[in-house]
Amino acid sequence: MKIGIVCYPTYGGSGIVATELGMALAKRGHEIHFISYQQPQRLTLFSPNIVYHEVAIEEYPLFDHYPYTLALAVKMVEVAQTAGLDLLHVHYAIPHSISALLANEMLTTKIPFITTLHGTDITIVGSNPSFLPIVKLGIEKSSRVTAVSYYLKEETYKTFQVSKEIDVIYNFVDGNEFKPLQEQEKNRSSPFQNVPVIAHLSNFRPVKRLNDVVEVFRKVRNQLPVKLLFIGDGPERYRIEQMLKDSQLYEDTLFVGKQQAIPDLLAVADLLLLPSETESFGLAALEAMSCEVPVLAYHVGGLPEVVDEGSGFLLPYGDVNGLAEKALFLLKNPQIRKEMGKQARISALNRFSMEKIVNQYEQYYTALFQNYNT
Ligand code: GMT
Repeated sequence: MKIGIVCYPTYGGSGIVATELGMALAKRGHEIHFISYQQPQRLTLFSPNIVYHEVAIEEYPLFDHYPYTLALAVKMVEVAQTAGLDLLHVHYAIPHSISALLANEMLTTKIPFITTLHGTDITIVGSNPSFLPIVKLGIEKSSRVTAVSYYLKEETYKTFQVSKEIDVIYNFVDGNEFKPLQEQEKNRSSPFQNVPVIAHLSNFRPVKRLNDVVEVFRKVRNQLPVKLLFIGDGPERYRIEQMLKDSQLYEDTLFVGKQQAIPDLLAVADLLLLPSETESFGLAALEAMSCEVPVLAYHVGGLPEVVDEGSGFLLPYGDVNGLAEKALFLLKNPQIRKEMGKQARISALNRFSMEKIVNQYEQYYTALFQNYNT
């Protein structure tokens, strides 16, 4: 099939899932056209089946804010016509579903479009009154809608009161990329030799509750030597760095920023700490599990659908003491931690392997394409 994939190209879960999906589909012989304002971060594969189309953002003195939604819609039309797309798959409702809707209005030969809801497009940004009616329209007018968890599906119904069928297709992980390191190799690769490492991976937004990361770390470090590895970047980063400096914890931390080598960084960790206020899915948790790294998080959003019993601990929301206790328990009992890590990988790959979920998407596309054209 010829599939147009629209996503945010930056360091966020939705862009990662969209890009990994496109690359996996290209390997299966589909022709994939990525459409975005910048090359997606994870788009590293060279394949004759992959084409990237840039939506040019041009300066014009009249605009304080460039109308990207419109430029994207026009680019979708150009790509659909020249490449002969069979369908469009847009990731993140805002504004991608609206651009797809506009594109279809312009196209003489209509094509179906799927909107995948990822989380903040529903729970934070989309539910804001300034967006809610238009996100609702985008959902209702999409040919098909998927959500990355049952939690997100229910949230969408609650927030938008839509009657549209929403199908759940979970996110996935490539177990060949996200894999554990042998103990010796782990020690060799770790930036902190022979000291346990707690990792945090996110886009450093307030929803990730970085204060809780620092607080848990402080409590654990009071009792044993431990290091904190921050992977990613975002608006909260420098405030948190300062907070760590002020509380004399900074020397035991490392901020590596946005990196391509996420699997290698996660694989040197002993635990992943993800105390988010909400996560519709928690891709970082799944990637850690695949590297045999147990996850410590709150029992919120879609995380209970990902981090099952035996793959980590989910504590009541805000229970920083509980998170610290569980971290100490696992770090003081390396054998239990290792067993939990192994269980986490098995569970991750049984339920969310790339193979399994890409099959689901492929079947979903085929069914939609056939129904649309009969
Ligand atoms: O975590 C973010 O704020 C980024 C956001 C995105 O769309 O890039 O992530 C959301 O989508 C991911 C991929 O489906 C999910 O794994 C994240 O849980 C979700 N984030 C939130 O719900 C906060």
